[in-house]
Amino acid sequence: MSKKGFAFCLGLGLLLITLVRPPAFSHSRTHQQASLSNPAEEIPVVKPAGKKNPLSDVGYFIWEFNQTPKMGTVILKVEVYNQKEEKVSHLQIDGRSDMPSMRGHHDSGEVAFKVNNQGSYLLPVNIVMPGDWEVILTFRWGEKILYRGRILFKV
Ligand SMILES: [Cu+2]
Repeated sequence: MSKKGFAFCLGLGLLLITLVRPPAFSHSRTHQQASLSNPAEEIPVVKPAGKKNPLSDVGYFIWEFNQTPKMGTVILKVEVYNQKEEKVSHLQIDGRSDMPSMRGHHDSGEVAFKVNNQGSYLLPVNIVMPGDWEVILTFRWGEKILYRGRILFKV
């Protein structure tokens, strides 16, 4: 075989290897992501249930579950108050639940809280496995993100 022919075959071979290499399983990919530094880990952890969390330009918020979190669906409630201690519901709040130890496996994606007739924000959270869980809260006013925080809890 000529030098040129050999180089061509080598090139073709490399191309084929690249093309037919099977894609990594999404399972192993999520584990890889979990082991790398994850941006979610940099989101500050909120204060415990029932405590006031300052919310810039608004006032503060308080969160709690409707029951001790356990397997099944629990309801996360968030109440937002302004500086005059009035309950307000003009913000949009999204919650994203997952297990930090296996990030991506139980990711709910961003789900909007719904405001009930008391002006409280409610979000169902599905607990499908015992272990450590988180809900990432994002508070928006229009397009502007006012606050992001993580609720951590164990089931
Ligand atoms: Cu899990």
